Amino acid sequence: MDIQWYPGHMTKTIRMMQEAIKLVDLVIEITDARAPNAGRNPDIDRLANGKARLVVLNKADLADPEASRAWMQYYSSNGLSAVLMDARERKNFKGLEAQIANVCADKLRREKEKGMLERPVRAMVAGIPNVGKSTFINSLTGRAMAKTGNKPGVTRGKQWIRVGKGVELLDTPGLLWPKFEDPRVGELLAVLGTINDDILSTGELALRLISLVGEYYPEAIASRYNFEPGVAAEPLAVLEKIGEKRGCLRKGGSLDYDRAAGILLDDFRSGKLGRMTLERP
Ligand SMILES: Nc1nc2c(ncn2[C@@H]2O[C@H](COP(=O)(O)OP(=O)(O)OP(=O)(O)O)[C@@H](O)[C@H]2O)c(=O)[nH]1
Ligand SMILES: [Mg+2]
Repeated sequence: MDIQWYPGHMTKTIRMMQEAIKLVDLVIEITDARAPNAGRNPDIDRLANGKARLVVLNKADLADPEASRAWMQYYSSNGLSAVLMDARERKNFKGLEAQIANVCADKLRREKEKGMLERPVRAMVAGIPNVGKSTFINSLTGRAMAKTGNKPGVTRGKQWIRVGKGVELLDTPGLLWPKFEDPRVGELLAVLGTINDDILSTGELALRLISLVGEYYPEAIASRYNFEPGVAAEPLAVLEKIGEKRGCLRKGGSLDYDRAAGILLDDFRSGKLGRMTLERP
């Protein structure tokens, strides 16, 4: 399954971000803890080159805690500041303002030494669509300042938001990149709900999800839908089993593959299949 999707408004977004990057001290790069590597946009990585950086592995509540530990270790051994996050919970933001200041402490110290006035830290919040950028900003500020929604493309245009006295945040629209060199990256982003579902075939996507889940959690699907692991080996047979178990039938009694696929995708995205990470460092 070869997914290539780059809506026109994203070209405008990257231009806006190229301008705005000049004004910020650091980039808070939000990725998805269920696929932290696929969730990092190489264009944002290039854009943030030379800026202080904080990587947020968001939706950690849906990710496999053991895999999350491995990712945190990986980032730390690569000298990259990273935090695990469930951005919906304000209590998780205790200490984050200090961490933000810490990431760009060098720059602030240099300014102070030059006698420049103290000023708020300015951060750009950037990442792929639907990863929780606006939710992150709302929780950090404690106010619903940025519009959120469970589909990609909710934020359009930029918005500066002030957090207390110390920090100013720039919310940005979700950004993909024009070509996924590795088709697996496109598949991971699609199953996470980063890419508009309207352009994808639900059935095909569910088959890819079955393979991806099977690599790391070989018994999870059988156990969720109550069949013996091993009775269905091929992804198509697994999808049929899910449809059978959930009574997904069309008029006339044939199996409704799209409905079965929709159930599986929803269960994965909402965590009902279990906490899962589909990528390891
Ligand atoms: N389970 C879980 N859901 C989250 C988390 N953070 C955000 N969400 C949900 O993810 C969806 C997308 O959140 P947004 O904040 O709108 O995402 P965004 O990155 O601003 O999206 P765009 O503006 O469309 O690029 C919403 O339904 C949020 O409630 C999290 O840490 N855990
Ligand atoms: Mg948004």
